[in-house]
Amino acid sequence: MTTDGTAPEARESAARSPFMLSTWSFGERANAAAWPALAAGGSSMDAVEAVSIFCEDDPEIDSVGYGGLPDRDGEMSLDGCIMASPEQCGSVCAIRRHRHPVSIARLVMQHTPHIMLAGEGADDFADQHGQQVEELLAPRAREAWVKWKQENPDQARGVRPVDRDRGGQLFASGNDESRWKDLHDTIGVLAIDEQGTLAGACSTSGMPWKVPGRVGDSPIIGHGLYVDPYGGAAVATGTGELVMAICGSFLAVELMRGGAMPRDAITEVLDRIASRSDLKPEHQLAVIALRPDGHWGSGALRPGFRLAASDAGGHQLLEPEIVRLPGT
Ligand code: SD4
Repeated sequence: MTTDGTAPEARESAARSPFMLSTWSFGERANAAAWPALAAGGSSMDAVEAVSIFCEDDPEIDSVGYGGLPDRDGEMSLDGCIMASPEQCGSVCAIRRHRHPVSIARLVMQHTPHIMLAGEGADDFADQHGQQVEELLAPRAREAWVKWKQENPDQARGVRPVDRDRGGQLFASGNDESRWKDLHDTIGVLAIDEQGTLAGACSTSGMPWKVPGRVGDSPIIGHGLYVDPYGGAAVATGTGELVMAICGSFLAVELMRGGAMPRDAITEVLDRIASRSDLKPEHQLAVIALRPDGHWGSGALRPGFRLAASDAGGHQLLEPEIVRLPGT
């Protein structure tokens, strides 16, 4: 496999476990941090949590955990979930005091009869389970918010909807992943361990400058992430509203459960989104998927998405197999 994505046939072949797949280029260093434990026989659940924690702690990643960009009012809120099966999943959204939504989601899964906790209740639950209260707004993220507010006073006051189109400037850089910086950076990770057990996790600070209270696809089971031990696992990143409208990750897994290869399942998800009548130039979306037999695939609506794949041979940064709207 190469970084220019010229070996799709290699991606059609089944990966040997253990194996790990993460969204965006920062997924490569996160995978590298989590890999030794997975390679030594650790569980896929531990691996996907470790990848998420790595990204949540990194102030350079501006849409996950500490360092993420805040909402319209300059407040941070984080979302995340973790899943191994319909019986084993947990989720939190709109947490404001803790840095590790995926870890809290795992605690929800382990210690409650529920799947999802939101807002203040989720933060209180995290306190009760020993999660540390931490600052979420990094100085650089605050500076970016102040600048945005000065440049967009009507949007900052809420009298105009947040406008995500940066006048075409942002979209002029072709394949470069940095064109999506400030827009989409959610970490989504899928892993299969030595035992053949699948797991996935997803963590985000959501859309920058979002209307306070907005929650996207990432923490919602079946939207940002879905894992079915018999069907496979899929995780989405990008404009959450597009994914939520079609239960994107559930759709991909359900198609794989019916026998589809990951690339065909992802193509169907992307086709449904590409056919929307209200698609905007700033809309981006990417999906990675992994079947229990090790077949995996990746696709994005537009150029600029990258993913990281890790196996016993090392960690590789790849272009997606499918770009549904090339040249946009
Ligand atoms: C969301 N999919 O909240 C996530 C994060 C993201 O642009 O990529 N935002 O919609």
